[in-house]
Amino acid sequence: MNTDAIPRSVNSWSPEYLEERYRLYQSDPSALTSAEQMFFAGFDLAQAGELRLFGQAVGSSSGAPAGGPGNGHAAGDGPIRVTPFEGRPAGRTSYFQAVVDDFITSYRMHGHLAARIDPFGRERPRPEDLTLEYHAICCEDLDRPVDASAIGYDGTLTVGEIVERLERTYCGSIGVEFMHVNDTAARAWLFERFERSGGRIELSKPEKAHLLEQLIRAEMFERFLGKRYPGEKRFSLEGSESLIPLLDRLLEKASDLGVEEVVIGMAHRGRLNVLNNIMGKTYQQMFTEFEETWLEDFDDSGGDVKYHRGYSSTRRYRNGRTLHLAMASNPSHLECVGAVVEGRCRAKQRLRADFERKRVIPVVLHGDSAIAGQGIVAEILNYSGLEGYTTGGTVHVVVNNQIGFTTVPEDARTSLYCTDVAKMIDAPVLHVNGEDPEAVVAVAELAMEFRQKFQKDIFIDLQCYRRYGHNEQDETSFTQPILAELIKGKKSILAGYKERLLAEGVINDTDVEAIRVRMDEALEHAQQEVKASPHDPTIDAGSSRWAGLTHRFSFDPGETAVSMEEIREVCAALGRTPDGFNV
Ligand SMILES: Cc1ncc(C[n+]2csc(CCOP(=O)(O)OP(=O)(O)O)c2C)c(N)n1
Repeated sequence: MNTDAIPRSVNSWSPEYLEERYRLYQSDPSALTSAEQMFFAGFDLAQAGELRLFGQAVGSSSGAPAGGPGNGHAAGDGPIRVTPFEGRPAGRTSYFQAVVDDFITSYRMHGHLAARIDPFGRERPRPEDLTLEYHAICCEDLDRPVDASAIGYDGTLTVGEIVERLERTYCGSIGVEFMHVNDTAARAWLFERFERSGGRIELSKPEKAHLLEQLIRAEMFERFLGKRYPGEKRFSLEGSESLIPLLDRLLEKASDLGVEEVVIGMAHRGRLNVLNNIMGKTYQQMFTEFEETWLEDFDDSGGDVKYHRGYSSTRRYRNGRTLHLAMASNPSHLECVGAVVEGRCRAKQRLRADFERKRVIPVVLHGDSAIAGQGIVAEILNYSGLEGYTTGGTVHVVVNNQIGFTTVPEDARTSLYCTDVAKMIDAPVLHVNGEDPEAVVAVAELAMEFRQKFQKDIFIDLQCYRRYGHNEQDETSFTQPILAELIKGKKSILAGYKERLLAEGVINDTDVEAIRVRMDEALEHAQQEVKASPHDPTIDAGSSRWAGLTHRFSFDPGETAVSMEEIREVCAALGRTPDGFNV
């Protein structure tokens, strides 16, 4: 190997040879060629995590200004902190260690491309840099112990163990995109948080049982509607039922973290299910809308269809805390409710004097075609960080059923992911396989923690499918026969998770049957009840801030007069010069 001139890529070099030369460099630099000396000097410099720029001391001193180049803030004359790669302790010197760290970086960057996030398990081509060969690591190297602090492990692990951890963390049911997040602290937190848990969440037995129950509720609700009201449009959630545990966990976590109110926006898909299982709109209220036993007395919410109506309620979570939830009504125009939600949330923050924007937060749900296709999404995101418009970060959830009406992703967008617009504002993205409900709740927790900690937008891409047509009158096998065939052979998310919990011994068949019977009875009873006496399906306008307001028109003149005393008080206040203010 001729090292007189250092080639542009050192990947092809033998690591053993390099290590040997490096040891020599450390004991007797003059024994090396000048090109080699320069190469190793540069290596040491990079490993130290410190640089000297333009003759100035540049290091890890705590007096360094926040941010760095490109953050829009002048660095002034102070030292510039050049941050070493997240988690990497400064000063480690082995070449092989650097190779392994490079391998870790590849997983952080491209692990999502090999993650098993497709509910149909379709393989994607594996990126080259996720192979040992690409990094010139050979099989014998797998037993070599290396420092594992770069992946948050205190001590050494063999290369093989590191590979196994990386595969489990980055290429399982969750694929993360964090590398584009320019804010160093946020990026470091995301990696640390994700790697610490290996991307998973440890659920207790009762938590698993709770998750299962939510899937049962989600599935049975849709099936009941499908059976009792065939042909009625409901934009079923079947194939994407994991959305219910996702939202439940997201909101419970929000309440854990001090949130008092959540403003929610979503379109048609799964809306009835969310209204019932998340917002607490009762079976009786829902069925009244299907039964058409509507009474003139009911406020008609503008005469809109049931899958466009808003709702609000206060819900209590298992942690004992309550959260006020407000779902905005939305028009047919997909995605435009996002802007309404942001404005409504900001107004509520003002009303609650929520200056930190941590007590009222927005959650916006999207369809995969709508989020990728509509310009209004980019417009709303562009406003998200502006002082005059920010709401302190939105949690976005995409119900990615991999179809838009009849169009599959290949014919709908150029970008790889439907969420790629998130990168425009540096927002992290968590892709998750909806078939793995425990991974789904793990990303919900992470997303809410991130939002509360960094006050920035974050996206969850829930990869799932749509069991039926766009609505219940459409037939997918006419327009997408291949996809329809894949779906036909698929067991439901509930069935899969139930099998898993049965195998783990968390539940038994009798428990599941008991929940089913209880739900069947509740559904049956509710339907019978509303046939005889309908329930007002609209929000109780007499509660909280809207007390006394009615939509109904009245010819009775309202009381508008103001007392003379009040007028005097207002005029006096208007004419008063504040203390210490010279006119
Ligand atoms: C601005 C706008 N364009 C088009 C439509 C018609 N439309 C309603 S739903 C839909 C498909 C949406 O697909 P996706 O976002 O993937 O949601 P999905 O129904 O698949 O869950 C379309 C094109 C609309 N309602 N609004």
